[in-house]
Amino acid sequence: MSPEITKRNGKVQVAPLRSMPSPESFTPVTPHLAISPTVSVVVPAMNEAENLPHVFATIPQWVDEIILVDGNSVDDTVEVAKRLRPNVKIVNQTGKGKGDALAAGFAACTCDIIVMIDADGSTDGREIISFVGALVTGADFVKGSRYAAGGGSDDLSPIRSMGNKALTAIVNKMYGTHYTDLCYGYNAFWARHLDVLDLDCDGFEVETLMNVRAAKAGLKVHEVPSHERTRIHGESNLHAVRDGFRVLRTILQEWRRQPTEPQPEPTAAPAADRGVA
Ligand SMILES: Nc1nc2c(ncn2[C@@H]2O[C@H](COP(=O)(O)OP(=O)(O)OP(=O)(O)O)[C@@H](O)[C@H]2O)c(=O)[nH]1
Ligand SMILES: [Mg+2]
Repeated sequence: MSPEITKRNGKVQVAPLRSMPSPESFTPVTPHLAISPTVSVVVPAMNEAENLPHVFATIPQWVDEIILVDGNSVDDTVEVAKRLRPNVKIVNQTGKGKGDALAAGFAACTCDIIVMIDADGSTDGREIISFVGALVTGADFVKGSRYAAGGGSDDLSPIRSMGNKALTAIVNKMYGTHYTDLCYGYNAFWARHLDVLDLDCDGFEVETLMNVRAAKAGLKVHEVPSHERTRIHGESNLHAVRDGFRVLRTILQEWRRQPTEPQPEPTAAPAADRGVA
């Protein structure tokens, strides 16, 4: 296979090409799409036994790995998860909060792509395909958005929606982003960008932290529309005012932090881009 030759500042640059994956290593995802990267799904769960059957039923069979991070549940969350998917990986959270749970779950992932969804039935696993589709077609980090055309929410109260919009506007102003939804728990990214995200927070500010760090590191961030449903059973763990202030503090603190350099993308170009028949 010939290397890719480009010119930068008048100098010829020769980038060695990785060989294309063999046809057998592609996973059929839809009748029109097969992908070679592997996909992990991370599900933070605290007392979600009643909701897991609904959530797991929506996770496509082509997903390679499901990681459930149990937040010391006092119900049958872990048993139900194992019954539904005997090969589910269980991570027992040692710290507290959703941010801590996601960090532990991401650290246990072994696949190329990581998708995070909630365990309360509000996020629909059938949308994973749009996140993966955006990643394999060029994005580094993909955010679900309830405000993008085609998205929506059955769950956002007027106060939460107002707070989210105000916080989104602050982030857009400070970090030059064009986000439409800041505080939403459905996101996906290439695992090689875990160092950029470098999660070090405990609570519901975790999505904001990820979105801000992705932007500061210059990652290509795409939004895909997502429809949020109401939690099926149980109580929300989020407190709008307390967690809103935690999000605001995170936005302000990140202003002073040096961004981490992202890992370069592997150098294989699709056959069509190289003019190969
Ligand atoms: N492992 C773990 N999971 C958590 C923790 N806190 C929340 N979660 C999970 O994170 C997901 C989102 O939490 P929710 O309580 O639904 O909060 P939310 O979705 O922001 O709020 P609602 O819109 O009211 O549902 C759910 O799957 C929870 O079970 C925690 O401390 N540990
Ligand atoms: Mg929820």
